[in-house]
Amino acid sequence: MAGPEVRMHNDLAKWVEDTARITRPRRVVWCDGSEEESARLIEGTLDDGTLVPLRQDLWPHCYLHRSNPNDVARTEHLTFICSDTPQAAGPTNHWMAPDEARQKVGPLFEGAMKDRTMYVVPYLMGPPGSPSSKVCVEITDSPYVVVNMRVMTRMGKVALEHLERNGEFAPGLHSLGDLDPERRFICHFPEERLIWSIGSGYGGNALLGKKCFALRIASNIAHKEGWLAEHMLILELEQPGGQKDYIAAAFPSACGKTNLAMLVSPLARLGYRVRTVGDDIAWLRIGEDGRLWAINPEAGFFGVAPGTNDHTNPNAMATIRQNTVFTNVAMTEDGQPWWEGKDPAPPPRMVDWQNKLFTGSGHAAQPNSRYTTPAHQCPSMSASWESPMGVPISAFIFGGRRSRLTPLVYQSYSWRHGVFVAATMGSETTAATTGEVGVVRRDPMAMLPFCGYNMADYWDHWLDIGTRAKNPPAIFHVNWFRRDSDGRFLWPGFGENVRVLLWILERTAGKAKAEETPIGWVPTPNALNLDGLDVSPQTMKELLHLDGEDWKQELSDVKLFFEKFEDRLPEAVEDERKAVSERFR
Ligand code: GTP
Ligand code: SPV
Ligand code: MN
Repeated sequence: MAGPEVRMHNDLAKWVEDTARITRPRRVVWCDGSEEESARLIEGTLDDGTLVPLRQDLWPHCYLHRSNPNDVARTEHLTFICSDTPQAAGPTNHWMAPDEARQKVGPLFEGAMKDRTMYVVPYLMGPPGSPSSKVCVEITDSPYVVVNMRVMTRMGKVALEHLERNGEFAPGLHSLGDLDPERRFICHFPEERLIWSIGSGYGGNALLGKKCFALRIASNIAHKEGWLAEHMLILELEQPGGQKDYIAAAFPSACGKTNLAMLVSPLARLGYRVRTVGDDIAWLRIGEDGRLWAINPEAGFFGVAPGTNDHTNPNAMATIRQNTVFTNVAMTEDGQPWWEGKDPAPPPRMVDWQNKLFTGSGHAAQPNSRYTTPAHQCPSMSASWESPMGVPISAFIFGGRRSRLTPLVYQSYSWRHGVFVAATMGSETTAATTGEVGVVRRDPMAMLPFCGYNMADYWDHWLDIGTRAKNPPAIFHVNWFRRDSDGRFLWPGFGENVRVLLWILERTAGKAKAEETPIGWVPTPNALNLDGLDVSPQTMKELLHLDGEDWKQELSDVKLFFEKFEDRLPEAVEDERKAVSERFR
């Protein structure tokens, strides 16, 4: 296979020139990431209505953006992996031949920036000075994207300094186009580390450092170079006496990563505290000690607004009080942001996310409405969050939304079994992507929409990492979302999830009680620390219960899923499937 054609530093000026010739902007602006530049940009967006000011005395430097109503979430059906062959993209990705992409999507960029400003945004993914960090450049005609990139990445000067040193960057071209979903494409060319995105201004479709680069392109680079690019939060768990351990957790979009990463521990008075390293993406390398070391490549949070409040996530609430862009939330009469679940009762008068008077029916805030906010403002950030070498991971957690089936927590028997558990994860769909909500789908490693190459090869890569790392993390599965027969969540969730984290940490130290079951180690009824928590023994029993018939159904679904991968399916993963099925017989 030909190695990636990595674009070199001295290509940057040429790429910008070529792009301007094709997209024909009114002017070209190079972004330096400075305060003055940010102030100028925001002023421009306030003038043209891209941003609406919120009440500045209560929400200093906070603004609201209302996106086009047809452009409110990632669009997976319009997202393509343009690898040389369809096999390289695999059966879970949409593939487009690179030539076809050039012919079909290329022309949409012709004159696309007419009468607009073209911004050149150099940015760094990863902490400054880290050998794991990567330099990228996004060209965009959306000032909203620039404002967001400034929060989400290390933008401007610091990126150019890194570029000066190692010479390579990953280019990404973005244009709003005409925002017509018929002409919306998000294309990834892994062989060139190139991204083309047109027709959307929203989140993961347009902030190219996030899902497009840090997951889809980076997973390709990681596959070649022997590391992992994952859809994972990273948290620090401190124990009495001060020992700190690090856990990384992969949950699908809108399934609780930000909330877990910022958790406020109800057991803090006993010395158990949680701090944040990252809330969405982790890049992990094998360290000399045989452990996996993780960095958070991002500098901000693009978090789900609905459900966020002073009880569920006080750290997020404190973070977003200043310098925050809100996208598609509602606005109260006095200019404050609002979303479902923010306060017990909605304010008497407000406009919804489409600026219409809210009448009480439907949603005031769009269900995938978000905040973009700087990580350094978050009170729970770990002192190690920008450590250039990252933090050593003791445990991986996988989990999805499952109203039924999966217990609150269980531990896999081995790395190989853990890879099977992660590869077969299922979760109910959410508003983070367009399409129906609440349908169970297989979402391996929470990477279904983000793995930039054949998922079966990705599992093989995971198996390989476990062989090469002498001391890999233990692998767990959680489900905060199991419901009772009346549809209510059985587990209180949020801060109380620390109790599950403690069981996990104790298990990694070879302690904490567990029972051997067909799916893995499940806590015994009294194994979790429920000190001060009002959850009845009966509820705990329901939370930990395994239903053999449901599991047999699940395993037959897994079998069908595996068949998609034909002869690329790693034997070890198939063997694990057979072993679990056997245990249910
Ligand atoms: P992305 O940014 O899309 O990747 O999402 P995420 O995985 O970071 O999810 P996030 O933490 O933003 O949570 C999404 C939704 O799930 C929010 O509405 C939360 O209020 C809700 N949620 C998060 N954690 C819990 C929990 O422990 N229990 C319950 N019941 N809901 C939760
Ligand atoms: C997700 O959908 O997993 C997100 C939001 O984190 S977006 O940036 O839109 O991908
Ligand atoms: Mn995410």
